[in-house]
Amino acid sequence: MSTAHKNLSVYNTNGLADMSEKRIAVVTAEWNEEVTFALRDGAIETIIKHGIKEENIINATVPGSYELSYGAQVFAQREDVDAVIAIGCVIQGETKHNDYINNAVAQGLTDVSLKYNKPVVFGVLTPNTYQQALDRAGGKHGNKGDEAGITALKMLSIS
Ligand code: DLZ
Repeated sequence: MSTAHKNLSVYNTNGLADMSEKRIAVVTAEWNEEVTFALRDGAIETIIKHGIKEENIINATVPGSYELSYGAQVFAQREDVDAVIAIGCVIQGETKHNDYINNAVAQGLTDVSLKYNKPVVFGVLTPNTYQQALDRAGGKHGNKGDEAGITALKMLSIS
């Protein structure tokens, strides 16, 4: 199902474990910050709503989505971090730059997750237009940050 047919802020909470002792790092790209900061805020609100303590959230930024893999690795390698949420927004441009960034960050985040055996969530929007990004950052299709937040908690619940 495409996100045009799904509200990203509607989710179920089946099987969520106790989150009171879990620590999550949220790493956010500054490119397209109107979008990414809205995604980050959604992710943080969602994880707090479902049991993560505010003091157990680490908030960090990186310049662009390409840097998310390294940013995620910095936190995934820490013993006191249980999961990482990576937040970004790569908008299609006139060149293939977006393809290179998207492929690199998708592979990079997967590699970090498997290397450190911890959930690393792909909270990266990859829209064709800025309006499509806004629609998924608290607009008519909900907030992908909410989806990223609940995904982290679900992955922690099976770990
Ligand atoms: C260079 C670039 C471009 C063109 N577009 C985006 C984008 O849409 N979203 C994003 O998060 N970052 C973009 N960047 C920046 C790269 O991710 C990276 O920060 C720079 O290439 C420096 O490594």
